[in-house]
Amino acid sequence: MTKVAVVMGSISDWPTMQLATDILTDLGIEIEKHIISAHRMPKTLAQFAENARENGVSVIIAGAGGAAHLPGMLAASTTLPVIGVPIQSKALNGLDSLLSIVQMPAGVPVATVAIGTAGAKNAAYLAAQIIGISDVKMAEAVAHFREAQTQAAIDSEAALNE
Ligand code: RP5
Repeated sequence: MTKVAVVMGSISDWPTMQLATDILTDLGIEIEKHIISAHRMPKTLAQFAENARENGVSVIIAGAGGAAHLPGMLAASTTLPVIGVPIQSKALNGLDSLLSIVQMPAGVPVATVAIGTAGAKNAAYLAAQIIGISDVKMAEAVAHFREAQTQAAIDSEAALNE
């Protein structure tokens, strides 16, 4: 069974990253959760990333804020896909996190999503879509979610005009 690892730089990132784990769980994806600070736990970071594939992880979602080096440093130590979630920081509203995560040098990609809650949710859906490349059931689960989302939008217009 394939797994998604959800990694965050601090417990303070959890309220945002929980939105990703909730969606992954709803989609039936096995997850593992870690707090690994790029700056406070650099050795743990390298160890985790180097062993992730043989530990059954297929996608890594990494959320960090401020000087958000966690996703990039994970990507530097593995060829698994890494999705970076810029946490909405207090000082600069997450623009610092976004730029720290998205501006990777060529050759070490991080798939960077939006700042904050939308980003955390999209990280989970993107991970599911990556898994869905080789897992028909997961592709169907994502398609089902999309249909429900479309229907909810249609229903919201109907409610507006009631
Ligand atoms: C980053 O620094 C974390 O990802 C977090 O978003 C930010 C602040 O961390 P704390 O000081 O709240 O632990 O490493």
